[in-house]
Amino acid sequence: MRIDVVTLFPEMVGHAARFGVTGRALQRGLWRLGVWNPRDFVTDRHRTIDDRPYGGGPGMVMLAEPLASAVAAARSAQRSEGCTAPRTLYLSPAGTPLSHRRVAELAAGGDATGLVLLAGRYEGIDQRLFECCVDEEVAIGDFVVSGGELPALMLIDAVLRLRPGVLNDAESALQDSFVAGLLDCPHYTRPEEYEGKRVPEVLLSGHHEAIRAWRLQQALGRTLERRPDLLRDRALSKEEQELLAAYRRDIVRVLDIAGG
Ligand code: 9D3
Repeated sequence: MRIDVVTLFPEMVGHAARFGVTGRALQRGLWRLGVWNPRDFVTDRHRTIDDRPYGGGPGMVMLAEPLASAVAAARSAQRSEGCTAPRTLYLSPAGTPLSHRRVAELAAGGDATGLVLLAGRYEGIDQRLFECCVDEEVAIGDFVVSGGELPALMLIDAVLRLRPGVLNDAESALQDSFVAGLLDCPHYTRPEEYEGKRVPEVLLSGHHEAIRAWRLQQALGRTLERRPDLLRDRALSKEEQELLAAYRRDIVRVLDIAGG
């Protein structure tokens, strides 16, 4: 996979991508990163990249021409490496929020898969760029950040984690839990007692079946409490229904005791 990012802060993207899972994958040659600064595509003395919006109002708008040139250069670099029809995604607060499903779609495909990510700054980009240069507008959530670079890095990280060979076996196994549509269960490590709080007995029991059931029950209970929307989208097996029912009975008991 090859990913190219068009950004006014290429060092920010290049530097961050070299850490952790994405950095290790880069070293192993599992993906290639290109960064393109639209400022390198302007010729005027002041290297102007933005201007005031027509119609007035606060903030600045990124000029169409340098962005279009940078996107074209990125796409041509992708094609010269054999990437066919690379998709261009514009990271924007007005985009469709990213989901696991969409990330998985973007991660699908062979080694020739190419993505061009356009990270905006200021109020956004000239609307006329959309027809020529943007296939899709993507947001990362219902909150505002100051530019598209961090969202682009999040997208890159999420996509690469689903590419073959990027995660090791243990990491891949752990990942299955979110793919299965539930929140993770709580985790504990040494010591057995910390600040007067003990590790749940079942985890010390060595009883693998009981541990599996407890973890599944905790995942179900947490998902019900924190993200009931995820449970509505997911069919529960007979075992899962029983574990969740027992979890709810336990909660009611705890509340009864607390309430006297
Ligand atoms: C007052 C209008 N603002 C839109 C909510 C202007 C504006 C704020 C922040 C325009 C662009 C930005 C920069 N944000 C991104 O580039 C961005 C983003 C985000 O802010 N939230 C969620 N996902 C994304 S993806 C790119």
